[in-house]
Amino acid sequence: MRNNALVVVDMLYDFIDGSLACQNAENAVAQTLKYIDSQTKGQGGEEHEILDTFPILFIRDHHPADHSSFKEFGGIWPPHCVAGTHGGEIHSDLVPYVSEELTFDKGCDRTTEQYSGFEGVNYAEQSLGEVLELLDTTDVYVCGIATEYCVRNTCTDLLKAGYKVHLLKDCIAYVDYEGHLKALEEMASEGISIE
Ligand code: VGL
Ligand code: ZN
Repeated sequence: MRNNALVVVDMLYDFIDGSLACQNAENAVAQTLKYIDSQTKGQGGEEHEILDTFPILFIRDHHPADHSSFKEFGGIWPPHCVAGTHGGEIHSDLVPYVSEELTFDKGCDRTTEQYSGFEGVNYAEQSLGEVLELLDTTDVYVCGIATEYCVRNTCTDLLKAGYKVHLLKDCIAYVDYEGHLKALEEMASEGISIE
């Protein structure tokens, strides 16, 4: 049997309109909402019932204020997604679909970059990989930010773990357009389905 889940990667304010604002981010959020709507319509019921049939898992880049990926601490990025700040919050339009058990934080340790959401952990220290397994997931749909970094690394790790990976190409945002196209090409050649 096929069991679908949606993984929403880093749809956080710093990547949408903040310090690391990415191209197509606002549109990607709108398209993601449309997609969620299309998958959950007709099921009726409350949002928590929807989660039983179509789990939506959220990844959050979640850094300490002195994270080593920030320029002033030797990294390449402006400060972003600092835990506890507005820039690190999930876009408010998506919040109705967010639950604590299905929210996974990464990059929490100041010394590690962690672009992949696969190793992210929820409040109970369960990883995304563990929870997908508990949900009997076969097919993972992925959207989010940024194509070349977190989306890319998350998709590759999901594929390695044996999932069928579907990348929703209208629901992603990127740092650089050429980099985005190149990452899409590479992911397609790895066996990720671009939809
Ligand atoms: C990301 C840059 C810095 C990402 C995270 O999630 O794509 N990009 N930190
Ligand atoms: Zn980061």
